[in-house]
Formats: sequence, structure tokens, C-alpha cells
Amino acid sequence: QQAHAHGAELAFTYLNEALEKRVRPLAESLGSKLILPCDVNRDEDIASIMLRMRFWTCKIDFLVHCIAFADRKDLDGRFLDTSREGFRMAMDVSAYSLVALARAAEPYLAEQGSILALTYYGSQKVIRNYNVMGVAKAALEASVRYLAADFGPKQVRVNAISAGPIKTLSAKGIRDFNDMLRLAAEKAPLRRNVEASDVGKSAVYLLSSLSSGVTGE
Ligand code: IMJ
Repeated sequence: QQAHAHGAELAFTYLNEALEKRVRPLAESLGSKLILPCDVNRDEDIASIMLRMRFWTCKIDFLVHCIAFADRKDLDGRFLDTSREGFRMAMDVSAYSLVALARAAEPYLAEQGSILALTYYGSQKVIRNYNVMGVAKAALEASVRYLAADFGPKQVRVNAISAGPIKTLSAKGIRDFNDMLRLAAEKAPLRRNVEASDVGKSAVYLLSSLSSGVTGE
């Protein structure tokens, strides 16, 4: 919404029909003309969305990565009990997908373009229940730095936002989440939690030339 308010023309992707029901109304409310299915575990899907982008616009100014997935049972109890498949899945969807998308977008990215990912403090410190997602976000954050180095010569910047806890679909059903929200608000300097619009405004900064000297952050 913030990018749209600042004049961006936006394309959206969704994983499946269940998520299309959430993404499409938002995308349409922002006048989006390109709303496509994409499973980041499938290289064909990634290639296909980039091809569709190419027919729609000559250059991509920015790419926003806002996907994560871990098996629900790995976001509760002990990290120690994470299965090999659960670990692989969380890393593939939540971290490798940024690398795959960035590479696929490379030929179409504008000079001075910007790539942005969303992360969370559970990558740096142990946050109860975050478990394998913390490991995946640590990989995502390191990927941001290495991608920033690779894209630097093209003047494409790569950054991530680590916001505080927000009640979104991705926090639905997480044990003790409401307690965490309350505690975070009490301890925060502003004595409140961040809202999606706060994150959106930081995103506009990182996606635009307002942050022209900022990369790998
Ligand atoms: C998620 C789990 C545990 C603690 C958590 C979160 N805290 C926060 C989140 C404290 C803020 C939300 N978050 C930052 C995430 O990255 C969530 C990722 C996520 C959520 C789900 C829920 C449903 C599901 N798989 C998921 N995979 C990743 O099946």
C-alpha cells in the first residue's frame, strides 16, 4: 500500500488458491495488472513469472521477498527435534528462494534497482518457538549480504527489514504470541508495537533512491 501510494506499479504472486483469495483482493485494490501463481520450490514457476514480467514491463525497479515457511510442528517445542526434511523445507522456501528469485530477476532489474527481504530477530537471538525459522532467517540475512556484494557493480542494492512482532497470517496460531506482543510493546522505546504500515514506509525508503547508499543491511 505504501509503495502504491508513492506511485509504484506492482505485480504480485501467490502460492496456491487458498492464498490467492488473500492476495488478489489486496493486489486489485492497488490496481495491480499482474497477479501470478508462483511456487518458489519450482524453478519453472520462477522462470515463468520473470518471463511474464518481461512482457508486461521492460524493467523491474524492485523485488520484495515476503515468504517464509516451516512445518507447523517445527514452530513449537524443541528446535532439537527438527527433522531433516523440516529443516530443508524451511531453508528452501524461506532463504534459498531469495537467491533463486534474485538470479532470475537479474536480467530485468533496473540499474539502481533494489531487492528487499523481510526477516525477524529470531535469526540473532533465541526466541521461543521460532526454532528452525530462526536458522532460516540467519541464512536469509547472510544471503542478503552476499547478494549485495554480487549486485553492487550493477548498482542494485539488497537489504532486509527486521521488524518487531506483528499480528499477521504468519503469526497465526503461534503459542504465546499475544503475550509476546504485549511484552514487546511495553519494552519498546515508543511503547507500542510496529504496524504493517510502519514496515511499509521503511520498505519505500529501502526500495527507492532515498536509500541510495544503503546495501547489504
Ligand atoms: C513464528 C513462530 C514462532 C514465533 C514467532 C513467529 N514470532 C514471530 C513469528 C515471535 C514474530 C512470525 N514470524 C516472524 C515468522 O517468520 C513466521 C513464519 C512462519 C509461520 C508459519 C505459521 C504456519 C505454518 N508455517 C509457518 N512457517 C513460517 O504452517
